Amino acid sequence: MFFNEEFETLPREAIEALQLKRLKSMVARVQQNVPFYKESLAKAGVNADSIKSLADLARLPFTYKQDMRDSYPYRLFAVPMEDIVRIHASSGTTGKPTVVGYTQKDIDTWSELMARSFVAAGVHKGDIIHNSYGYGLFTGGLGAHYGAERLGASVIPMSGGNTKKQIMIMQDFGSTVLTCTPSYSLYMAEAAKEEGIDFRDLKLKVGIFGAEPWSEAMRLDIEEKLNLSAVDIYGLSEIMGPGVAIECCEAKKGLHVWEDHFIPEIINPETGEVLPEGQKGELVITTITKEGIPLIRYRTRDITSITYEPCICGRTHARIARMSGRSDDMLIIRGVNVFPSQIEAILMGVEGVEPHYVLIVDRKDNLDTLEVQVEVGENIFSDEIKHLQAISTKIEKQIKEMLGVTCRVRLVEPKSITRSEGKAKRVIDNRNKA
Ligand code: DLL
Repeated sequence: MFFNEEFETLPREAIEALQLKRLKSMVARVQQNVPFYKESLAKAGVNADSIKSLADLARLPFTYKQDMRDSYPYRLFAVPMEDIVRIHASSGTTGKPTVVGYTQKDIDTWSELMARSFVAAGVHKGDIIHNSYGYGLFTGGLGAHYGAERLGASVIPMSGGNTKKQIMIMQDFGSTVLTCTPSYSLYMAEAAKEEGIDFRDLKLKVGIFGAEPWSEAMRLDIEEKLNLSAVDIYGLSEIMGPGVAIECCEAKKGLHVWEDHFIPEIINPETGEVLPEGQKGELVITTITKEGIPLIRYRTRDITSITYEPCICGRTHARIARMSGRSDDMLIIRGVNVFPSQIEAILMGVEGVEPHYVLIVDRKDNLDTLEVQVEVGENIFSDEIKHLQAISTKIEKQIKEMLGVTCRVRLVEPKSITRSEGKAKRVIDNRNKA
């Protein structure tokens, strides 16, 4: 099933021809309308006419999050303010947020790409979509909302929070699709259990989860606890919001990037060199149809790989692998590079351990320390100390063997780790605190 079969199944040559045409026209537009790009393109010695093939993309300069911060709030916009109909912003953990503006056409495109994403995930017009992504400056809520309406499904604009009520609505309104962060879905499962509600009695069949990294093991856990098919959705506000890429329900093997609107590249984050198909590196995205704030070679900092192999679903758009983390999330513990997702994968393989954890990094006597706090089930927690110790030692050993880093594992009481209604905070790094 497709939402826009013609574009979702374009032959590769047609995708590439369209990309080249759209790339040239976008570069011409920003060169004309955005002083930042006028300058950076001139510095790189490229203009719209000198782009002869897609290979020339590699000659274009990168755009960094810092460039967006420096242009706060509107200086990267490529159209006059009167053409902007919506503004979103991503919550920076430090400093000012990153601001993005959409024209009506941008909103239309986003709605279509979200509608395509819903259909790819196995959602139909007749579905009732329970949307628990936050509504507001965050793109999750409104992005999914407009896509659901575009598809013609019924959308329940829940936003995050008030978890008990969420469950009541899901039950009473017969929600068939759930959209929220993977961590919030687990929180919901837990809250439902407390209320004596079994997800098997609900009508949910598909969950569309993203906005934060999660592992394959967590997918299985969510599918089991919520009794639905869990699909990974990717996006970022700088590029659009949710719906830049999504897994298809047929294969669930990589996320299709909507290549008629975005050109993805994988680069070596240190050298900036473009990496061949299949190699892991940083995802870089060029928007080729956006009007409000087009971006050339935006450095997402997200780590993945790309494949152009045909997919069983019939979509011809390239697929990126599940994100293994962000290059700026990577922890360096005594010189060893560790992604939180790698630790998650190990934890999820241990029986009795719950999918709620936090990594605490500190520095003692000039040495980095890592403490992994993870919840265990009630029955295990009330078990003998000896048994608990055996589990933590086992996890410490596995982390040491698989990741080469020494850590201390602390098994904590059920429900003692803060639950999130949006993006989960998995790492507390105290090293840079004075
Ligand atoms: O999180 C947009 C979104 C909303 C995506 C709802 C999916 C669902 P930002 O707040 O700008 O936008 O954060 C973007 O979140 O660069 C990734 O690091 C991370 N991220 C988003 N989706 C995934 C995913 C939204 N499926 C940042 N897996 C991105 C891993 C993800 N990380």
